[in-house]
Amino acid sequence: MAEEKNAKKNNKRNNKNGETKLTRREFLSFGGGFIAGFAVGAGISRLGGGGAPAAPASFAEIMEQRGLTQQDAIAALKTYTPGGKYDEFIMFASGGHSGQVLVIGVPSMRLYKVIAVFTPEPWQGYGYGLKETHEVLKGGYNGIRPLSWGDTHHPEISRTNAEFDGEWLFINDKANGRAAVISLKDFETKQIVKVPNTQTVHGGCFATPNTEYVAIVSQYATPWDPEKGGYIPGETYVELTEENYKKYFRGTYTFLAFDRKRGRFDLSKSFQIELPPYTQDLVAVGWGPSDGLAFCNSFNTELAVGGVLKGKPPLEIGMSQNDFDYLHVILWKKAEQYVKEGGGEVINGIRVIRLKEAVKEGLIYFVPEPKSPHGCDITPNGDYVCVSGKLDPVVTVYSVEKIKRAIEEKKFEKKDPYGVPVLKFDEVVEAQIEVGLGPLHTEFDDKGYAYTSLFIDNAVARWKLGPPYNEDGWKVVERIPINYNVGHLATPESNSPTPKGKYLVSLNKWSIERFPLVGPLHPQNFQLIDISGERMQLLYDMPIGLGEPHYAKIISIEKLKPLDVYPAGTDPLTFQPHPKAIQQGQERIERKQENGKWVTEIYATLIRSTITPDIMKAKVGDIVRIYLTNVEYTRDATHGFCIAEYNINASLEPGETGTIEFVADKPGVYAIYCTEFCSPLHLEMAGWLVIEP
Ligand code: CUK
Ligand code: CUA
Repeated sequence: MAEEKNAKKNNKRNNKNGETKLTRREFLSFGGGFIAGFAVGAGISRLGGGGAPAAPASFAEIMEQRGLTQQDAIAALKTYTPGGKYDEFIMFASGGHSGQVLVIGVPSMRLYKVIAVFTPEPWQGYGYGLKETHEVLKGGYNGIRPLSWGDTHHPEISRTNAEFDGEWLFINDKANGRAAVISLKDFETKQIVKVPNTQTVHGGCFATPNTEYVAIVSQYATPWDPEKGGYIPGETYVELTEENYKKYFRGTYTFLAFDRKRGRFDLSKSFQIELPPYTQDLVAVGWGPSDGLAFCNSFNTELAVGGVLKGKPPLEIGMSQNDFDYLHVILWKKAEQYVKEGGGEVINGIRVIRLKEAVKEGLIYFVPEPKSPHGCDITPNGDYVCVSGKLDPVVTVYSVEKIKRAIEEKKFEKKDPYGVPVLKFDEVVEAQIEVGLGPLHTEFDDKGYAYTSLFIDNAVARWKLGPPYNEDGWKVVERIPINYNVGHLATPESNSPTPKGKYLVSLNKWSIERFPLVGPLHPQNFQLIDISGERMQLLYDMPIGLGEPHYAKIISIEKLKPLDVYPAGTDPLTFQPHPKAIQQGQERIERKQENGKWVTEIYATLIRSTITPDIMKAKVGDIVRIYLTNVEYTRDATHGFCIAEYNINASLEPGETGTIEFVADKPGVYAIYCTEFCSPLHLEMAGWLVIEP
């Protein structure tokens, strides 16, 4: 509100320019915007008066001139969102192997932000300057080497009573077996943890109904120590043979305890269940009737390890022999209770329930699922789990009530080679819907429809859920073609009790001819589809030019309550006052000894258009710590801070305090400047780092 008032005041000033005198500070703060606006306005009026052909006046004329159909025009009207008007929904999409998260508006499909998570990002100074961000990145190192990228797959929003509450965001890094916590107060990453005893993670993140835990499963099995169990990166070695794979390789189903107050995962309260080395895949954690249950689909119950040079079938074939793989059912609340009573053992920093124990305690069951399945999605009431066939044109719908009953009544068809009871398929299946070729993932709307992506058919199937959603359900009602090779779908607040419907985003792997050629590496294609009416309508193609997004979660915009500026002197990692924050006038340089080493500490402020102090002196060999406080309180008044030739760039948002720390290993005089064009005298927002020999 204060901001708006300010803006209005400024406009008034600008309108009366000439009569109103601006102070120097006001001129520097606001004059730049005014001058830029004036120049643009002048440019436009010159063009208009230059005798160019008159602009088309009506919709019809514009459509004709641009070659648009009526459907195109309707699509444009449904998505166009003028500046100052906000989207109805915000989509958090994984950035795939960029290691980041994308923040996109729906229905405008405008990209608002790339949240730096597993990969350093210079604009945000993430991993390029602020010590605090280096600490976050380091948190997820595996003990062997620094990791500077991730493969993000499944974003998840924190939940209250299973509904998305818009406070925290979680995402996994498949390649390095990690999970990250992002605050939706400032859209910044707060923590990265390596999941113990696990090399790669795929399914999850998926929060329990009140975000007590975030569930995550391994993908490719990890070699476990034959004696002690568990896995230490760079240490555990098991010779790769078929026999050893079966005996010593393991999957994990991990429940990372989330401390909501601190906004951090707490490994000391987390637990993990040892799994057979089937390739676990997608995760879902239930609510309502499925509260207390967690699921994941799997493939490679064949236990293939490859070995084409020795005449073995390639993995792709070796992993696709069986008619059935196993949907895993984990009784997580029972497991939590077991752990609280002292069950399990601590292996490499996390409490692990060994597989034999889990079987004995009745914490794990398998359900047959046809043909190398993919996807694992829970219907809005929490009553069914939908798994797709991948090599089978059907979605299999399991009834949670039936699963619970079959477990109670011990309706097992057999045990798997590890002793896990396998429930009878016919006892737990509710329906099988033939949706088309290559079904992968299913999302839901508010009208009792489900939507399944069809990778091979290049389509999305809309089908009716059965009772209690619809009397005449379990059948496909419509299909819409997509372009091309769809993986996940996302509808607003799907995989929660109250999906919002209206839109569906198809996250396509290929775009082929949909966009101009930009070289052989094509953008991915997010397609926005209107699902509010009787017929689905394609509205918009959005190119994604960094990595391959897998999944996205979409949330109503009013559920998000982000900060516009930090309170003065905030450390964003904790949202508490930064111990080294200062106010204007308190800038200083101190040089002292610490454990026999010379340390130069510089307390500095940033404000349009001054870095104070502007000469920062240290001696070669010093540890230099620069405590930077952005003393602005104006929305959007971010300052950058880079040091030439030192590979340092930070970003200080209004109110933020952060630390830059480095060893002054080379003498010299290095330019310092602000990297954000923040005012007319932004170029003057500079200084020197002097490292005396
Ligand atoms: S997976 Cu990529 S299309 Cu990682 Cu969720 Cu299915
Ligand atoms: Cu501050 Cu440019």
